[in-house]
Amino acid sequence: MRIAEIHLYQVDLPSNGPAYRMSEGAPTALDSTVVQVVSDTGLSGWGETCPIGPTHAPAHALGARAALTQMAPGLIGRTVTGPAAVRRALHGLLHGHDYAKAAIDIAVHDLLGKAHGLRVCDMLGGATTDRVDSYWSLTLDDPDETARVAAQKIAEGYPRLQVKIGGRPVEIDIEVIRKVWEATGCPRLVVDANRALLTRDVLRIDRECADIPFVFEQPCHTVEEIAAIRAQLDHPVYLDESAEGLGEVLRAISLGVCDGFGLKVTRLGGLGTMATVRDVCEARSLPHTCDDSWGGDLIAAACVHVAATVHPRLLEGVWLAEPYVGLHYDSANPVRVEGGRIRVPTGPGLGVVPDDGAVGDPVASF
Ligand code: 0XW
Ligand code: MG
Repeated sequence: MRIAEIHLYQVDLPSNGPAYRMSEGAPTALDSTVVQVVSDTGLSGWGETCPIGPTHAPAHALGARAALTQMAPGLIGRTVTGPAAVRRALHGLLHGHDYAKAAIDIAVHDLLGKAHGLRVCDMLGGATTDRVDSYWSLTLDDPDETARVAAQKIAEGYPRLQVKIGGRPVEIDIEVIRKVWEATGCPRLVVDANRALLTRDVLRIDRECADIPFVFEQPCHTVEEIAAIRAQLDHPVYLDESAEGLGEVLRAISLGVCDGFGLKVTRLGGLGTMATVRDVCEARSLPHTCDDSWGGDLIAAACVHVAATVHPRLLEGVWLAEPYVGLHYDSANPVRVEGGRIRVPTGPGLGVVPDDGAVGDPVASF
């Protein structure tokens, strides 16, 4: 099977309802890039990458399309033997830009799954479940409103809560954490600063919330800052933004700087690397999520498929933008959070095929 055509699509994904506010700002509309890889057999594989604005990570929507435009011509005519071979070919066409390569990697997994009649989760090693946990991310808000939403989400069935903090006086962050804990007693509570805190403030939150069992997620900007205070913390620490690729994950583990990860499929370069990191985490008994920063049904399906293959005791859940986006590419097989859990699409491939016209016309074709 050879790659015959590649088409790029640009999709505006809304952020409906209350703003999704993090320490570094609140995006109101997201710019997603969808990739269609068409084979000479007529089958198509679909992928997607959708950075959450241009400042969250060294990834942005225009960069994704520029990188894909750079690489796509070099893929036309190539035989698709397996995802690892395609990944190496991509590295030979462009250095870095793994978040853009991820869209091709996801599309190739989808294509191969369809060609072999397998779900992506089966290609990644086999699913352990047909439903995975999600978690609700409580965006920056005042303490009472955050606690109200937290209680509502627990009542809806979410088994895990992530509380956003940072970018405001630390006293408010402490009050929010305490009020969410008092309102829910949620046993799976995560406190995510998205890199925003000074080490001084992390130490203060750790001390003043000593009675509340939660995990710090990416409290500081760098691994070095976290390493500097790690021994003084009573709460566990997960890395998110710092887990920029397999190399950084290995570095963090060897430094002993974290107890788990918030993982993003596109940041790691796609499903292949995600599965490698899954196995590294299993070897070291490190829990992790399988998320992405934003995106539609295609990204959602990719996250859920890989999550279904994670050892159940290590899966921290899958966050989807779906409750904010409110639109689906595939009206027959939408990927949805229902009662705090997500059904694994039945495939083949991702099990999601955009409806005609759902992603518009191609903005570039090769
Ligand atoms: C909750 N998320 C997975 C979605 C947003 O992109 C932020 C992210 C996080 O954990 O930082
Ligand atoms: Mg995070």
